[in-house]
Amino acid sequence: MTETIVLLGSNGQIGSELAVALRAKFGVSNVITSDIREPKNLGEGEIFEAINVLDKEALKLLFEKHKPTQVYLLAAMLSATGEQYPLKAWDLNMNGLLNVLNLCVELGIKKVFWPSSIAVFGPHSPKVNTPQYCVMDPNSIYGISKLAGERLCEYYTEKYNLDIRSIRYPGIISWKTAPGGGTTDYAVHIFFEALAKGRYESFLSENTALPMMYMDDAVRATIQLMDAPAEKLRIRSSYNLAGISFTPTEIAQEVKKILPNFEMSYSQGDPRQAIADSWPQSIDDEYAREDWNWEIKYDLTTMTKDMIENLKNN
Ligand code: AKB
Repeated sequence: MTETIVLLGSNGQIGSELAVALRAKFGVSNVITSDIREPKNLGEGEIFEAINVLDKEALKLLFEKHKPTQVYLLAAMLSATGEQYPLKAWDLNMNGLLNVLNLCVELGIKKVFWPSSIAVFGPHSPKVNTPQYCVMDPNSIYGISKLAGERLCEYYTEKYNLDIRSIRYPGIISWKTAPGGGTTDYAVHIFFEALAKGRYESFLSENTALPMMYMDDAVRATIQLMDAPAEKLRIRSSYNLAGISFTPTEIAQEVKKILPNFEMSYSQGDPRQAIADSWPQSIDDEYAREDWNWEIKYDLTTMTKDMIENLKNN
């Protein structure tokens, strides 16, 4: 069967790279990208529709026009920006998801991808090798919206027989599109600043370990999960995905191996520190490994090398 994909939130950090991978897999004309604003450029034959996911009528017209067999909903407000605009974050993250799920039920679109995050965990969740199932008490509005979203995904899968798949992404590191408004963004900024200025002031403290992942692995995981046989998937809320865990000191040491003059300093009192302190330091992803054979490719050293090479060449 030919798949037709609608990717909502395609201008963002993950969306822009997932779009490339989906077009390569399904064909350029079978992937319709969409975001609230036009993208900077559009390749030959690429189809884009400007849509606000909160506009349910416009979303319905988009789905009726393109008749997708799969919808990827990546439009969201991340953790740090969410704390500045909690009600907007809740509105976008929850009502965007509800609009998509309800339209999928109404129009008979079965397969949906929706991203969750390590932000679903909170101060009372185990910090090291955080398991799939444990106490979850997120205290950022982003984390609260993601946890509520996970419950909706499982509910809609069971009640309306949708085939919803989801990953709890760690912080994603990439060089093509900058992340927007997350707590893990320092691990991307460090590379841009290391090359531009030879130094970087981290807004997270030296020993704050967080789970992270290179974009290539994140995109590969997403497609692998979407390709997995439905009967293999035990998790219909969202899968833990471990990635690589490191502290600002550890990533600075890796950058220094390639750029020996690089200097790192640390600021105090950034509000993102409290969010990071409430999140896991590392994740246990045994369900992803068992259910859809997930395996990570990039470690801290290979990721750092690849990031710096690509940023230098581009
Ligand atoms: C953020 O920092 O808000 C995101 C995330 C971990 O979901 N990168």
